[in-house]
Amino acid sequence: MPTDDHILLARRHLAAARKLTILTGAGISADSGVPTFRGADGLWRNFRPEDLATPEAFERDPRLVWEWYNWRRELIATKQPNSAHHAVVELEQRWVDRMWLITQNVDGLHRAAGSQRLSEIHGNIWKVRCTGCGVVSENREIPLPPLPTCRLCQALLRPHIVWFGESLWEEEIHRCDEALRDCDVFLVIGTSGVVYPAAGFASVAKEAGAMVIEINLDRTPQSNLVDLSLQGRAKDLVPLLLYPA
Ligand code: BV8
Ligand code: ZN
Repeated sequence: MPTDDHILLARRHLAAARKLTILTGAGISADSGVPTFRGADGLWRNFRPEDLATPEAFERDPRLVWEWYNWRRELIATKQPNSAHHAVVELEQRWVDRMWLITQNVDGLHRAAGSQRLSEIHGNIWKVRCTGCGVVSENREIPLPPLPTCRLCQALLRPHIVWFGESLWEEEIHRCDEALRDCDVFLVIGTSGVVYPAAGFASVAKEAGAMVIEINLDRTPQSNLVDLSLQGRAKDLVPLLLYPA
């Protein structure tokens, strides 16, 4: 647990921040029981990323990839946002249009908690996209058929998620870039900082003059770069930032 004066210092920088940008990763959902990708209980531990979260894997064996996503949809459907998600909503209610949330998470828990000003840069596990006509729709069927097809054109559906080797959506990248270059505080919560381009966001914000604060169970490759590293569980630490400096 970080020292009280570290928490106080974080509160002080937050209180003075004209604009606040937040980046979250799987660690913020870990406290809701959603397995992370690279942790001890890691989701990836059972599956190697290059085996499943790539367009090549989907091309080769769409049934296997859908089996994995169906398993994750079933698991995530039973999870609720935790106090860290709710604290992020509270920050949004205070900073309103001076705050932006960037999440790498596809679990939809930020939206479920009430976050509205956010970019889901890796997509959302509750959305599907047609490989034929490209239509994106929300679909909460559990489980989806082994090879779900589009109601409009009968082509195969895929998760509306950014896989490794796929580019992020232009408009999201543009929105993130704006939020990174124009914030006074960049708060990074629960990410291992290994997946690009999100792993490069802390240095973009820092170069633009932001104070970077990291909340994580462990140290990460970003820890040397950040101004303040608060080690502990997101569900315990993020709510502490809500109190007055
Ligand atoms: C792209 C969707 C252009 C699947 C995901 C530059 C250099 C090197 C490589 C690249 C590069 N640019 C592009 C690449 C390739 C690749 C990449 O970065 N590879 C890495 C592995 C080296 N990037 C891409 O392909 C990206 N596309 O850049 O387009 C392009 C195009 C073609 C060719 C080149 C470039 C696309 C990246 C998106 C991939 N999709 N997910 C799915 O989710 O089903 S990534 C996957 O990792 C998840 O989305 C996840 O969000 C993301 C990051 O993981 P984390 O969220 O950080 O989770 P992790 O488990 O790793 O860590 C959890 C952390 O929480 C830990 O630090 C832990 O300590 C902490 N924690 C745990 N519990 C708690 C906690 N903290 C606080 N409280 C707790 N309780
Ligand atoms: Zn279609």
